[in-house]
Amino acid sequence: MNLLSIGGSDPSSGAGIQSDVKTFDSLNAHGLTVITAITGQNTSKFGMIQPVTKKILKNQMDILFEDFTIDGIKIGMVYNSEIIRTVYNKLKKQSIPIVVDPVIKSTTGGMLIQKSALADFIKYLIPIATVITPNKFEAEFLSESKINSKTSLKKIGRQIQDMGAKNVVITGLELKKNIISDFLLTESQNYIENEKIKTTNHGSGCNYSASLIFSLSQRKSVLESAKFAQNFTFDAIKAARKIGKGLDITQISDKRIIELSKAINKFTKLEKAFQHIPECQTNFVFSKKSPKSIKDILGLAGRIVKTDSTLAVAGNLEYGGSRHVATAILAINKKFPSILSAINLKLQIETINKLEDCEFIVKRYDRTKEPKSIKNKEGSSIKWGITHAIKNSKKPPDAIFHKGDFGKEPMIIIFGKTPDLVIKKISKIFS
Ligand code: PXL
Repeated sequence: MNLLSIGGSDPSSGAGIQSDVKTFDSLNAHGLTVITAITGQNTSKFGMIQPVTKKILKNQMDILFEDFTIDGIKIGMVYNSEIIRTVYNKLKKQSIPIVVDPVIKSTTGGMLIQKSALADFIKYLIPIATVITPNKFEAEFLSESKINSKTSLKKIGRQIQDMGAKNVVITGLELKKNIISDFLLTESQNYIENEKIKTTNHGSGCNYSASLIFSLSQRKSVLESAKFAQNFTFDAIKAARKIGKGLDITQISDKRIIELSKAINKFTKLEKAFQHIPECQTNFVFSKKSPKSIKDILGLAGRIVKTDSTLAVAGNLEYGGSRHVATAILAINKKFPSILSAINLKLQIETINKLEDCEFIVKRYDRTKEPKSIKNKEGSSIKWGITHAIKNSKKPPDAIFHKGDFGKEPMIIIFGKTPDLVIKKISKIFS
């Protein structure tokens, strides 16, 4: 996936296009950039702004669009009318998702848009937004009114939607004590909530809009994407670090999410993967060390699913997102703590043959032998089966399968220390 960030350069790499490239990269998307202005700033002070000329702005866009398929665009800092109009002229005919982040002021106080450009910003850029992402201050600035109640919030949300943005999300509201709410206005309204982290930081706004365009470009709904972006930003704020002498800079934190996303992406691109998806679809998980419950195990809250002829990833990665494959990890990890990742595939004879050819360690269990007491208990079959299959194992198995039972689909689970090592095993099986 190729995502384009159009915005300003922040030499502290806390915000702006540098931050967006980090976000895109962490999500395994390729980040393209069009620089609209160079800023001089650090974590405590804002220096100069030098907007680029129309000529080089246009050239950056033309040359990228000539070469790359672009799946989504985020527009951040656009300093003056000339920049706004040039960007608009290039994007007006595009039909890909566009997130407009109406950045007005940096956390350290620098104005990121000229006052005289505001009218053109509203006229040209807001109407091309799939989603516009003002924080409270920016929403107040655009609407020239104050958010001091839920009624005024809704009114301002609608006012911004009436400027032409398809969807509006007003971020970072404190409507309840210790809770941060994002107010999302689509055809309907939603409040998306998270616990408040009490720090001021540099970068969270950019993390939000960049992760939002990633999720939208994956064809997730606006609501699902807004939830994903909120979680992504929450993690980045939680991991924020003091790097300079001033504000903390947000950090893209959970390497497990990054690793598993990359592996899922690789899996969906494997030529033969489609043939190996079972009726109940596929999940791919990655556990924290020594998991105590499925809440310690990262997995898809949806599944890897078959569409017409390709695979699609439905749902976001979440701790506790998988039940079945995560339960298998819990059971195997008790005996073999190094095993932290797994994926379930359709059981096929060729798969077992291939596993044996590759000299993988394969174990099995027989669901028809499962005691009634366990069969009747929802979710306990896998735990029983895996524990049973590895009872006499000295070494961690690479795969465990069962041939099904009445009304139960046969299944094989491939295990490994990391998602990448699971992918390596799968690549051998599929070869
Ligand atoms: O976070 C908004 C933002 C966007 N783009 C640039 C910035 C900032 C905030 O400082 O400097 C270039």
